[in-house]
Amino acid sequence: MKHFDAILHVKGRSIFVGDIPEPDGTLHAAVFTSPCAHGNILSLDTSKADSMPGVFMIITADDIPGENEIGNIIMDEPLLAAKTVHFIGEPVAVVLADTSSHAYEAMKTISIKLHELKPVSDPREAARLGDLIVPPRTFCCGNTVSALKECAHIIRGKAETGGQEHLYLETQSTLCVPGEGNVLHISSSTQSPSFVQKIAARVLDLPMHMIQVDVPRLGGAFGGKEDQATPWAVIAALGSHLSGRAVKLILKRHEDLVCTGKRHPYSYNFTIGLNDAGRILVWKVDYYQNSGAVSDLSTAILERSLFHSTGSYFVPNVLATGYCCRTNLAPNTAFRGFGGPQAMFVMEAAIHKASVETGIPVEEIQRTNLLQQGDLFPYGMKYSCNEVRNSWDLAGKFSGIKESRRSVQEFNRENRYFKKGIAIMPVCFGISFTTTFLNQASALVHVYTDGSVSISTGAVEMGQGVNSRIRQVAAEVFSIPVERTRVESTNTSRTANTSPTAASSGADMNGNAALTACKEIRTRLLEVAADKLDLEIENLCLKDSAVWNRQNRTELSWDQLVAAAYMNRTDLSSHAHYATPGISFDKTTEKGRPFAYHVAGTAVTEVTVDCMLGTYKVDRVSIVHQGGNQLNPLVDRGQVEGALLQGIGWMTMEELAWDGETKRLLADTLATYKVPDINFTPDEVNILFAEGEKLEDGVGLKGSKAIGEPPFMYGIGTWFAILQAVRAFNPEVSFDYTTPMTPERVLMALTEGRES
Ligand code: LUZ
Ligand code: MOS
Repeated sequence: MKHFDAILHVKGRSIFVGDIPEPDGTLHAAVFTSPCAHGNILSLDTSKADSMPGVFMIITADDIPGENEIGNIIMDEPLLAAKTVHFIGEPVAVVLADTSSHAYEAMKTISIKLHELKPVSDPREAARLGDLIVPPRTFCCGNTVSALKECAHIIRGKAETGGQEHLYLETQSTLCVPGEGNVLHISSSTQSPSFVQKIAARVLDLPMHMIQVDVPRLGGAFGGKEDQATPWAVIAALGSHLSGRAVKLILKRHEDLVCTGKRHPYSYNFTIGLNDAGRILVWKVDYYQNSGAVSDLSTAILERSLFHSTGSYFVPNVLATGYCCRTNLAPNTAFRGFGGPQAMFVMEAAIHKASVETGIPVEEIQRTNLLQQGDLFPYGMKYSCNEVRNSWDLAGKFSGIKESRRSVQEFNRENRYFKKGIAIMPVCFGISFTTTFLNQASALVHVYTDGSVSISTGAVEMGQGVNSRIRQVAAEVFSIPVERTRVESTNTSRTANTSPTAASSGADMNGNAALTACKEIRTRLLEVAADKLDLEIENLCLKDSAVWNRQNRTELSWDQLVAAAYMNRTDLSSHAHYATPGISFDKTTEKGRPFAYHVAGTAVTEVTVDCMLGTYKVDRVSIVHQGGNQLNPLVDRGQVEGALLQGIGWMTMEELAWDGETKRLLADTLATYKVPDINFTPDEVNILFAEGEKLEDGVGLKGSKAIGEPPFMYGIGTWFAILQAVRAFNPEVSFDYTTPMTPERVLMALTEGRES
């Protein structure tokens, strides 16, 4: 089992948007973006740029033939700013020139006059000013008011989680090539080809069938290309439409960092109430989401936070309220976990604080309250299995936690300047788009006359291995070597009305659609075989590239069968649609069954802190991941390891900072935004995949569970392990629950309240 793109990647032969040969006369785009976080546009001067060498055309909002609106959930996002600007990096004008450097040189001569307005970057301030994208939203169950009266311990607090840059290797990229008539072929690095198609049609005032979007593969996405590939793709499409030429737009890294949104920073208030036995009776939480300047996916992300408000725990009385706060930062967006990690962090923070104040060990509070089969989530769905508890118990054994605890204590007794910490992080993550209608996918499968197979689905390959899984599934149905299958680029003319490849559900949904299409063709082929061999169809099957009659191989090979079917005028193509069964949600009552299932697991993290420097090292992470029946163990391992490291990065070193006055992003280069590298990778990552819950047929893909996002949240344990080490050095620390835990913050915590 392998990732079938690996060899192409290693040899540098994989084709990304930037590798597609440019047609003759291709124009290169450079986008002039707002230098100011908030202001009214008084005038825009592009006259100098017009006369610069190589410049073909300059485009502003006035040139848009259709609607200047690229919003998807809420219509509040212009493609090009016309009257006001709301964040630094907001597109205002586009230069098309013969070369990229000519386009950039000209773009730099554009000037804008603004009446500057006061920018806001703090979500609580935005909420005070009443600047919410939608009214606050509340999930509740039980009665928090009366339950609080029964609590032996009531703990209140605040927390903050920072944002996170996606740092996909491939920046936002588009090549748009005009075809016959007004047709446009857009190659885009998007997770959502159909969104790009729909929005380009709206902006250009064209029917959707005039726009074809093709995605070869992405060099990483992590949610950053779910919505935010769209503006750049549509800008290129607009350029092609107006100029009649091919237009290429590939963001430079600095532009990508400045102009595109990130994981949402959140600010929280919480109240947790426990009884004497450490049972959590009450959980009250407010989420102040820093949505950025436009809505983008913020409301859906807040919704996922609300769904994950109790983390991996059962709480009978819950009141969770979320605020989408509009600020003057680049629009924050989807990022692996989609609001789930934020909700889980604050829950863990509250449990930690409760432990400090009550003296009950953290892991005792955690263990006491873990979800059990049949427990009701605040949104009315029942937890269907015992994977959370099972993974917790198994992780304890798997990591040797008793032994680790002893050795951590011993180490901390013996060492004055180095301290170790250990933390357990249980994860429970709901699978399905919370927007129910998005839970659909389709596939188109062709068997060619030589027996080779071509598969198109709505899934976008972004390195996560979705194409490998789909090929395996198809090869299994036909019982042919996987090399005889191929997954085509994702293309809106072959697969229409696709949902984004997101919510960890790309393989589940598109794989099931491909499975259905392949089975349909198999049925037709077996009919042909029965006829040709004069045997009962019920006794026939495909095995080892041949037709088998019960336990016997017949003389009819796969190749011969396909050729015979063609000569017999049998349809060798099939289209199939998949809709995730059994899900629904009522937004008026905020109750329903939004998820097809949950994915659970537990991580045990051990760290060492250098108490003189504030630096730290992750020694070991042991994970029990309940992934169902694994289709491709290597791809799964890659996803868990990658997600873990990305989660650790979010919790530790990845720090976004903005200038206090101008709200300019300070972490706008790879020198100022640090992500975990090979040296920071934990010395040891041990992963045990455990099967657990059996899903119904057609839920998950052939008994496997979604893998993309859930392991991200294992990284949260690192924050709490570091905190424990810090407390071993400085028990007086009154650490506020703020992420990321940078070495600076650690150093300040180590020395807090100490004179020398
Ligand atoms: N995207 C989306 C997502 O549109 N809806 C979701 O529920 C979701 N969840 C995770 C990641 N992306
Ligand atoms: Mo996503 S956060 O695009 O699954």
